[in-house]
Amino acid sequence: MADIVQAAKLLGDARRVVVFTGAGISAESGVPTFRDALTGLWERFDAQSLATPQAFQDQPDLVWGWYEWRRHRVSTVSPNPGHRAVAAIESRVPSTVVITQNVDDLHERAGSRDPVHLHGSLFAPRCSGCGEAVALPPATAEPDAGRRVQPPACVRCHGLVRPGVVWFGEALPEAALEAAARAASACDVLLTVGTSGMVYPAAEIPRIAARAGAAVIQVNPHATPMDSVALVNLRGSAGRILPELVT
Ligand code: BV8
Ligand code: ZN
Repeated sequence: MADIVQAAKLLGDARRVVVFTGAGISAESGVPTFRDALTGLWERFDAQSLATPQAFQDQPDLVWGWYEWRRHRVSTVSPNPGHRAVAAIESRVPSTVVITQNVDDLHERAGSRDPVHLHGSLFAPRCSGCGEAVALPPATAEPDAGRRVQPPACVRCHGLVRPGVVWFGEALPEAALEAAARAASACDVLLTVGTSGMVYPAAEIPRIAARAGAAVIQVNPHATPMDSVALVNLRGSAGRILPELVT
């Protein structure tokens, strides 16, 4: 119990806060994380092999079908108390910067003003040829697991439309990474929630904050490589712990 009191005090006293999130914060909304049901539902493939430019080049319909399934899933779920607690932190400390690795829109729907999406978004598809942003109709009814869906063609250059996410082997958006590193190096407290801390360079963000002297608080039901970086490790789910941090 002492840890949560210490974490709430650190957060309450902080003037400059960064919240860094991963798939775990959306788990209680029903969005599977990378390392469990998501691949379970697509047990034939692991996310890491599908989330690559090569996979899209080789099997655009399989990759596009996977992302349409995920876009549909996100559109059918709601933000959970964890997302809402993050928005409450922003209301209390308006300079708070929310940095997410997630490609869902649950932070925005919970009221977060302008989260930094390090790995893009399911809702920002673009042409793989000319880069043109593409407006999509709402995702089709949930395809059965593994249904192949042909990606649409760009009206301008007839290139294949691709998901607006950062795949493994692709560079992160420079502006997003710079904004995230700048915020992490200048904050008093960095709250890292629901990430296994295994994917780089995003996983550097909490380390940048710790090196700059910030207090890192981790919320995760399991141990992660961030344990050694965190000043306070709160073992538990985001939906239960975060609201306790902001009361
Ligand atoms: C790049 C979008 C170079 C797509 C994703 C060193 C330096 C730089 C790169 C590398 C490096 N070493 C290796 C690399 C390559 C690679 C990498 O990091 N590989 C890993 C596997 C070792 N990195 C890259 O390829 C990156 N690009 O470096 O480019 C470059 C430079 C210039 C020019 C060209 C190239 C790009 C990486 C981005 C990949 N895209 N997502 C999509 O979504 O489909 S990554 C994806 O997985 C997520 O976005 C996230 O970032 C990552 C990890 O997922 P998590 O969010 O942590 O989720 P996970 O399932 O792992 O864990 C969930 C956690 O939640 C668990 O800890 C669990 O305990 C917890 N949890 C569960 N329930 C709850 C909970 N917590 C709280 N409450 C709950 N209820
Ligand atoms: Zn195009």
